[in-house]
Amino acid sequence: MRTNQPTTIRLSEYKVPAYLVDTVDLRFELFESGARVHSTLTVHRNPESTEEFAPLELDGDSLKLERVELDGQELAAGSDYNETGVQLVIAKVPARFELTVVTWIEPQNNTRLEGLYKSSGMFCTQCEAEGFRCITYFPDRPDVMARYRTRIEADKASCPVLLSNGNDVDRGDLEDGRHFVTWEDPFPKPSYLFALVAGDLVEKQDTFTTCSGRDIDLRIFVEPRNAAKCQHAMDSLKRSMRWDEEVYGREYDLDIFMIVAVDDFNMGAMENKGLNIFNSSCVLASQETATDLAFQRIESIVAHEYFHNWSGNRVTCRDWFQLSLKEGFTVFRDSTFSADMGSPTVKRIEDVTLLRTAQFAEDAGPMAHPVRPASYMEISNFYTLTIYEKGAEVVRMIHTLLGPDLFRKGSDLYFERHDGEAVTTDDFVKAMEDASGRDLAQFRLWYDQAGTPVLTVADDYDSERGVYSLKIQQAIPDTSGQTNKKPQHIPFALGLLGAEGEALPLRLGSTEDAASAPTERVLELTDASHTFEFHGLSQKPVPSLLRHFSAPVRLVYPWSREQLVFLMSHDPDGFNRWDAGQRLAVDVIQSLVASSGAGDVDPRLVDAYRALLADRALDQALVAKMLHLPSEAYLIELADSPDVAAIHRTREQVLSHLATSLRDELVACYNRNLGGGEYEVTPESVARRSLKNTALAWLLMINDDTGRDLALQQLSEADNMTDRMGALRALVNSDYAAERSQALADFYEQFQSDPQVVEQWFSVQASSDRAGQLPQIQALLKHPAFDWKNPNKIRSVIGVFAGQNLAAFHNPDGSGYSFLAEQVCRLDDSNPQIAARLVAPLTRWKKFAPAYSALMRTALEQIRDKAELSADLYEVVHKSLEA
Ligand code: 0A1
Ligand code: ZN
Repeated sequence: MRTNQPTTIRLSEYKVPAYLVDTVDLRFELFESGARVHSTLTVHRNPESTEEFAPLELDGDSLKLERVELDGQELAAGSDYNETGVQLVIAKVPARFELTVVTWIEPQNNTRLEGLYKSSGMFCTQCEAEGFRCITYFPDRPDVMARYRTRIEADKASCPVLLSNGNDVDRGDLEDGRHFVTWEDPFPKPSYLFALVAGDLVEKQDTFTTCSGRDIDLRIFVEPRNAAKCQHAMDSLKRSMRWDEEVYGREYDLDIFMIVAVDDFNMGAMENKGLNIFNSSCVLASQETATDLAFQRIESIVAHEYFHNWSGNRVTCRDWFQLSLKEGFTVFRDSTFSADMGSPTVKRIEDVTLLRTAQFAEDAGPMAHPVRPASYMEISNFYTLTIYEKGAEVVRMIHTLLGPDLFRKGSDLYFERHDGEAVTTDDFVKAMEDASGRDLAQFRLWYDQAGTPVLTVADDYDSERGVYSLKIQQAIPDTSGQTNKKPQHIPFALGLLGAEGEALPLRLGSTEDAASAPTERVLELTDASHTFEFHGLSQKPVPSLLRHFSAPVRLVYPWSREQLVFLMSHDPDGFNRWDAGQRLAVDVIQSLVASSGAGDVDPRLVDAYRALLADRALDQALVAKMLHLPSEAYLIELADSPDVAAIHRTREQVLSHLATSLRDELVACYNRNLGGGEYEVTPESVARRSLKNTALAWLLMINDDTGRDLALQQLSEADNMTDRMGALRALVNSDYAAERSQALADFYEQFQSDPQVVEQWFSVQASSDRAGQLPQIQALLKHPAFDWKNPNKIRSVIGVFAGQNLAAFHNPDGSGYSFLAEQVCRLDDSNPQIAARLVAPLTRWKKFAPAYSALMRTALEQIRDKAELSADLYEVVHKSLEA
């Protein structure tokens, strides 16, 4: 860890590697006291490098170097090589050579969870982005791709299972109760995809027959107590494999595909070649212990990691500025997959909710960066919503502009052209251009310009000419280091509705035929301002704009509340129906906030929700989504100088008003959605449980005794975690204090042995303004189940408190802020990646009113002044203070 300023790495300074590695031969000797790593590399000078006499520079971090040999000759420290603390430098090397490096590392003391570490007694690795350098000295950059052979030696009793990438080619017993297994990966890969696992695991086994008829061995490895929780992940994996063949023509390449679940993991999961490593919470599920949300999340993460085998592994990133090349594309792929497996409209609503709430906030904050950043200090800080979610939106827009067939032609060309290579986002766009014949030069600005474009739409109707015109202007706000941005190429999907809700033909010229004109069009915006005229309209239509959220932009159009109510019940685009409902609710809440709660809740909102509760014809999955009021986080994101307490109060006031007015409808909705037979995770049954649990939550908002009784009954009788959690959450957020404590205690008693359920139990309290005030949060940190070394526990208490319990976190006395600063400082010493992620809520300090922002700033300064700040935290804290 450093106290001085970390260096800034710039895309403009990219240089090809001076040396390339052909093969990597690794031998791991694993012991309780540490691990010895023998690494033999065959290296040659890169003919494309202009630096003919460049020294060999290998990256290393926290390594104890034991021996260096070049072509069989031991080298001497000081004269032959130097260790700088972050590199091993050998000044003179031949054009081709073999290098052996022996290092000693201590996985059992590795709390950063980067490189080789231990989780519940099992050895495991995390090498993306720069973890391989914590294992051995190596040119740890993704454009150095090599073939790996890995021999693992360990105690046979404590580590019966020894895994690495590729195929298992040799195994045997050694002296002293030890054994070994050797793995060989035939595909060249960057070091970040290396993986190793050693432990006492059981496996669930299955097979998949590929489109060309090859049988692939599928295995999920877990700790013995989790053996019964792998079926859903296995089914998800098989569906993903089939989908990638059918939709992208991508077949799996190795003979075996493995997944391992580990409890201590910084992120969700990792796509290591042939050996994906997962956070337990993203792979283990049973009806008894996982919610519907968890089931859906597992399916999409299993798919995501599997899809990386092509978008990320076979074709990888040239450098870390290109991270979105693999992440944006792969998120786009997994989200299309989830849409195909369930309800496309609901999936789109979920993705857009995340984007508008969290990515837009990131894009408006001090850490805003383009999808392809120009510089970074610590790459771990760039695994962001912008790289992942906005990156996926950028790929989605290419899909919209090209259409599905040309997009597929483009992806085929991309995979064929670049298989086995490390490439750039430009190479991706070029393949799309070459396959489609479309010019995407201006579109490329999406990769380079940060900030969320704002589209302002004004309309006019000329009754004499029968022409409706739309003027669309775009502007992109300044972000740190970027001003005066150029207009971007934006696909803008829309429709127009007549008075009865009929979809009107969109005739862009007076000569266009009404019969053949489409009722939905994708307009292409390229200039700062465009005006489009729609002909042949006998009345002023209601516009349905930015359908399916065709671009990641903020849309400003002055819809009246009547128009929004109309769109909520008539728009043929399900996404825009939902969006109209959100806009109506936002408008109602915002005006109540502005009047300090004085005035009534607009009866049109109540009527609209009443109609929704009664609508049995509409897809119930969509109804379930439409009944969710915009979140506090979204309302805060939309506001300038948000008054968090007022937003929280007003939102609760609106919820209570809705619940009081619709009480009987809610009870009826609850009863109608009871039962439903065997538990299954289909869009219909998920919607049924969601409707039921929303009704329950609303009833408990108004301290309805019937609601309370239903919740208690549901809690004791439920046969699945979704219903149990729904009831528990409703009780926890109610004023029934005695029932709340009892329910929480009983729940813990019942599920304390299951870490994933205990995480949910922590979250439900940490997110609640009733159960998650600061003293209660402090108590949770002292709870025996809390573990400072486990990222999931940290996230489920501290992360959820600061990110979801917003009124408590933004307590006007600043206690929430200084609490977070204190925990972040504490965590920085053990796990800098987690510390730097947790600090995010404080970085938005400039958005808030002066009294709040001053206190937030003070908390950030408190972190800045900590001795021995990690590079991770340094970058986030300094950038947000200096912005
Ligand atoms: N590539 C993984 C995410 C991941 C990134 C970094 C990690 O450690 C710092 C771990 C996982 C994915 O996209 O799923
Ligand atoms: Zn990914």
